[in-house]
Amino acid sequence: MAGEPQADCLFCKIVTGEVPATVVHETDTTYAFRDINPQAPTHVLVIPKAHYPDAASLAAAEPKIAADVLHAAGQVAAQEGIDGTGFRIVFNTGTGAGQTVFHAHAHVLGGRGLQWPPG
Ligand code: IU
Repeated sequence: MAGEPQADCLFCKIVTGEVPATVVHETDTTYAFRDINPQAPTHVLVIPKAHYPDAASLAAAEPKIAADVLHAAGQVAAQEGIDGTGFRIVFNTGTGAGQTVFHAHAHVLGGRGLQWPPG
């Protein structure tokens, strides 16, 4: 069922602690941890605790939780000290856009200059 934990989902397992991660922020509805393959000095993933396959399906089903993810992303940026210089929040959505883990997640990237457009 939508929002329910998925047995085969890596990020659901990170939320339960079954798979370890370096957690940097948590709320009732969100979880944030360092990306294992960082693309910038700060690279944190902010996820909803509930399972939705991507950001669009999350926003359609649970707009409040989608807003919680954005709010948490801003809090992480402030906590990491990258809010002053600028940071990027990225939701890769679909394989063609580079999504590889199908549990909605925001990449919070900063700590270096970021080019536009991304590749
Ligand atoms: P993507 O937008 O779905 O491509 O992002 C998935 C991210 O999850 C990617 O940056 C990976 O480095 C990251 N990740 C992780 O942090 N821990 C893991 O065990 C796995 C992927 I697998």
